[in-house]
Amino acid sequence: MDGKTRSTLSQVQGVPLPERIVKYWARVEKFQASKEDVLIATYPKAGTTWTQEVVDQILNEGDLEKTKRAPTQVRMPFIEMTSADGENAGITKLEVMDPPRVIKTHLPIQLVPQSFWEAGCKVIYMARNPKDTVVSYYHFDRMNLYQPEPGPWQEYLEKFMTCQLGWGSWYDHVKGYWRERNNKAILYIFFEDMKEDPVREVTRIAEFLGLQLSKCTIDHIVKMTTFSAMRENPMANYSTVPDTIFDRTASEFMRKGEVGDWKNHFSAQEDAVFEDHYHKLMADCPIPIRFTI
Ligand code: PPS
Repeated sequence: MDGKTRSTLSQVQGVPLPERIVKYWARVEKFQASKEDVLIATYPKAGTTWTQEVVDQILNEGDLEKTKRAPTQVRMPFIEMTSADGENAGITKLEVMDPPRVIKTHLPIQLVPQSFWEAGCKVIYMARNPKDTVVSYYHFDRMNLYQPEPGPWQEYLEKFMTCQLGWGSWYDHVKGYWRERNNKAILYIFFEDMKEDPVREVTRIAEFLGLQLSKCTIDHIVKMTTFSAMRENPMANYSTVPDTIFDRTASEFMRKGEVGDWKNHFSAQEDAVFEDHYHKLMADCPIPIRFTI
């Protein structure tokens, strides 16, 4: 890899984002959401794809013919993502889709296009503990040749803690949606809860979307959205992304899908420093984040 396609970061309202997203930001900002649209919001690597698959399965009542109609990124476009020339963009895909659309974003709450709030759209926010998130992000940046070069792990962890990675501060991200969850139509869920009790969490998501599904349908959806089922599903595992973008010799998109893999990456010293920093930054907003289940 000669590094030519790897992006540099620029900023929108102080939030670091890939340069090409910043370049076409005006299109994102003025996007018109419809009331029936559903927004899935996450910090990168928090379980976005998993939540997307669960939501699409719920809306299609577990009908695989429907959920296997196209890859994740076509079924549920990534609103702010765009190619360097602006041609292949989440916005372009969304403009030719009829509502209700299921839309992915990693934007912090203050950058979500205003029309989502004006229309009263439902928002599902998934948070994942920051240690597993940064490990997942690190491996993703090793394999995604559109992302900035990750560099060595120790430096990467430092960048995460000082909020220099794409989409900025994990801390502000999880806090921003948490603080608004009772003022707006936001369902706030956790990766760890979904892993621990997927039947309970899928049921909560279905009810939030206004659907009462039978136990049999919920069980079927849970079965079809396990890590192993999604890893084998070409419409849910990003295998359609070419090797020129995802260098699968470096890592995999569907890598491990576990809670606690951070223990294989953090040294004892890194963990102590991280814990101290985490408690300081989260003291003003205690969110029940779990690092193990
Ligand atoms: S992205 O690129 O930001 O949209 O990535 P995202 O989908 O948010 O996160 C990818 C991580 O989620 C894991 N994953 C899952 N875990 C458990 N169950 C299911 N079904 C599932 N699907 C995806 C994926 O493996 C990445 O985590 P890591 O820890 O890297 O394995």
